[in-house]
Amino acid sequence: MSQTQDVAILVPGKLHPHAVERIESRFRLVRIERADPALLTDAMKAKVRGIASSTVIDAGFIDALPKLEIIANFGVGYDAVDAAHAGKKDVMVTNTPDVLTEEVADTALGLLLNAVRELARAENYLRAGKWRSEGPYPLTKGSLRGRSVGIFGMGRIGRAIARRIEAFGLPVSYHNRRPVDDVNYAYYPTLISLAEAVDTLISVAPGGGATEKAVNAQVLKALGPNGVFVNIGRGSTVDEDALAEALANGGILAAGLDVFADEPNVPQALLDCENATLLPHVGSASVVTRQAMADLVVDNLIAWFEEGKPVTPVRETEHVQARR
Ligand code: 8YV
Repeated sequence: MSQTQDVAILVPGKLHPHAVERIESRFRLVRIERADPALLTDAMKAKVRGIASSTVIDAGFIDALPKLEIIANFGVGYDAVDAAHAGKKDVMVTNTPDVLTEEVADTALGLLLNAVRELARAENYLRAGKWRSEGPYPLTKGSLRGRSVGIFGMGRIGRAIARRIEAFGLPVSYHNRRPVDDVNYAYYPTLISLAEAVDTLISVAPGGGATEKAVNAQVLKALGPNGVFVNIGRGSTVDEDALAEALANGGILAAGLDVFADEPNVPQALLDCENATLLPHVGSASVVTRQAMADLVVDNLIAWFEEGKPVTPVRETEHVQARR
């Protein structure tokens, strides 16, 4: 029997089935419907040492589990987990970087191309029989040619997007909390200065207080009437009302959005915009990539309980030591 067989791992809400299967084979799996302290029995409170989740884990839930050592988050973005609080309580938090980088970057380019060249709308035109009845699809106002691309968030995914943009023959610049050493793209110390310098903005920024509604009316205005905005990061980073208004009134040309502030609810004002390409948060959603993310969630749990060191700890909890 493996040494982890007695360790209770709690899965609140839905989790990728491959992760659930692997947890069940290595640990004692405990499931509840959602991450609500009211659903925790005394036995769970006494036993649970790990959480695997893709849902909100707040400070109250962390505090309700006194034996908790690790929260393994499914996803590279971990804004749903109160990692700062976890760090204070000596609870490790892990995420799933790297394994989804190229997939998410591919999706970002798909969104950009679709927003600019109206591919989905052109396909709908064909399927509606209009090619035959009305002739060729109207020429698109937008083109990728001649664009200048700004990337908001130059982490792993930002770099993978930048490499692709370079291959498309377009100049890249970026805004990030601080300049990154190993890229040669022009750095702008503020988002507004980046938006003033480019006509195409791709946001890969993480969620959380520091980026809340960072893409606001002023930033969109700076992009200008030929502006294109793509968001593959988090919906919370955008003022969605301002974005819908800019799209409706010609403030910018088009947008491609994979993420929204209140998923799965998409504001009606955005649904009303024909110049917005809207996807249901599918950036990493291929079978192969989600399987790799599920594996990394469980590999983190195994590494923590067997070796006392997780594979991919998040910055806020890097200091946390195994309790033995
Ligand atoms: C997933 C994501 O859709 O990794 C992330 O941060 O947003 C996506 O890959 C999400 O984590 C699934 O819960």
